[in-house]
Amino acid sequence: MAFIYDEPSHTFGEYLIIPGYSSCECVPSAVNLKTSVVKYRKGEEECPLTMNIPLVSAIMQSVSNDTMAIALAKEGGISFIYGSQSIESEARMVSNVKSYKAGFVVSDSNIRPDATLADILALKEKTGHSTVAVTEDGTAAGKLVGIVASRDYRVSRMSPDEKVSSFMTPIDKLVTGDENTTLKEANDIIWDNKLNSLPIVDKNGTLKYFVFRKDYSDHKANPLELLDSHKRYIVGAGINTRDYEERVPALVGAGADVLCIDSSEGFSEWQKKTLEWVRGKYGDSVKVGAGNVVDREGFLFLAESGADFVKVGIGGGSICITREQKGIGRGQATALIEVCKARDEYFERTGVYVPVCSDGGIVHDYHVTLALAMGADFIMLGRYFSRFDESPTNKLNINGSYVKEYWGEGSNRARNWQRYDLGGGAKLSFEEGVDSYVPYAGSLKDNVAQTLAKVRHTMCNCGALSIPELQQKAKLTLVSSTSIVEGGYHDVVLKDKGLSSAE
Ligand code: RVP
Repeated sequence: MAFIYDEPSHTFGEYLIIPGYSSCECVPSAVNLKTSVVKYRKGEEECPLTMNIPLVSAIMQSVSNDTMAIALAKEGGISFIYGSQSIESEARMVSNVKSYKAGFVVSDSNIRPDATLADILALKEKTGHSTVAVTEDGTAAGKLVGIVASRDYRVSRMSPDEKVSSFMTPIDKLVTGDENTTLKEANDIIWDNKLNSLPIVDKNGTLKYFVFRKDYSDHKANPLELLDSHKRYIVGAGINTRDYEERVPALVGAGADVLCIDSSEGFSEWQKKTLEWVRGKYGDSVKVGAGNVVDREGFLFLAESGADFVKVGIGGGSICITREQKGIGRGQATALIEVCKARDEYFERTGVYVPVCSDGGIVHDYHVTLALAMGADFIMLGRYFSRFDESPTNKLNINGSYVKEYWGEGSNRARNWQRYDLGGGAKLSFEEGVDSYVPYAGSLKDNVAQTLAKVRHTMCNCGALSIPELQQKAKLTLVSSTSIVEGGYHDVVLKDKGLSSAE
């Protein structure tokens, strides 16, 4: 007869946090959300990869591309670029993130010196930008010969046929930066010389980027941005247990900082083999997470197989129908609590701390706080990020409301058979995910700020200024279904619904 657990498994919505004592120092602005991403000997060494916020975006076609990765790294988290695409295209996305230089902009308004004032005005109309690079061939990568800004011409006094070369500020009168100029240095030059923009040119005089005065404040607005030692954004990437011998070297070559085996069920020999291969080829220099598991045995198996972090969750994703299709899974809260206990037990025994990622099922912002309190080091979200401008999918207007598309990796649309493969043929036998719409929610920056403000406030209610402190101090309680009803508004009539809905 099967082993039957004594207790039912629960999910986040069935728990609440009991506030603890908070001192006057416990204010949201003092909360530090820094968290570890990969394993390390806690107490003896620094974690080699940390994040400034505990959020990562899901390894999904409809969530994590290069645009999402840049936006999330700016806020301090990591995107895992989806692996259900060709190796070349995944590696290209990784390298796009790594080559993105915050504050350094490739010029989109370029013109040749023999063009006219009329051409400048037409270009300004088209791009909306008033600074135009004058290059020999009129491209963004040509030899820089001058710049035209609004102050260089007066439309009312000049002929539209006047040549750019006659009114541009020529290169010998321009202040420029070289390729080694850092953003800070560029901004100092801008301030010292009262410039609006600084062209960055290489040793041959070829235009590389502009740094604009106005972008400096943007950059300063991202105090938590996550950068590597070369000041490039940190990015993750998904891999599978099939083509890792080709995919991993391509992603590592493109500069991926951390990998994650993307599988709906990770307690398998396939994952062990993949981890062993990575360790055999790269030692500990390549960081790779594994999963997903939902119990102690699954965690210990992956930790002992060499995983840098372990991802928890089966069937709790918003687009996931694995539980209905195959009957496997576990309430996310129960799964997470058991795995985090196993993580602590493993740490006690070995001195190695293996971070745990709670993957899927976040519906309300407070679920993030609950997951952290239950022991998660960071949280992976799909639906949440899919709603933002930066997700790769279409924004549509359906019946007057804006929505974005969001589909599961196990849906026929994604056809990510490797994620669900148990050694069978290279095809999806049946769907484990759906294709859906989610309400459009605006920019990542605004939404993440709002979510984390709530997390910080709740942490203060628990008297905690850091994630480890929250895990130590938080008290959680299961709630009855009646008290869940009590938690929303009740026994009142909402003004915008009118009295007719009172009956
Ligand atoms: P959610 O944030 O609730 O939308 O869940 C996202 C998670 O759901 C992913 O990180 C992944 O683990 C899981 N997923 C992705 N595709 C599917 C599916 O098609 N069943 N499930």
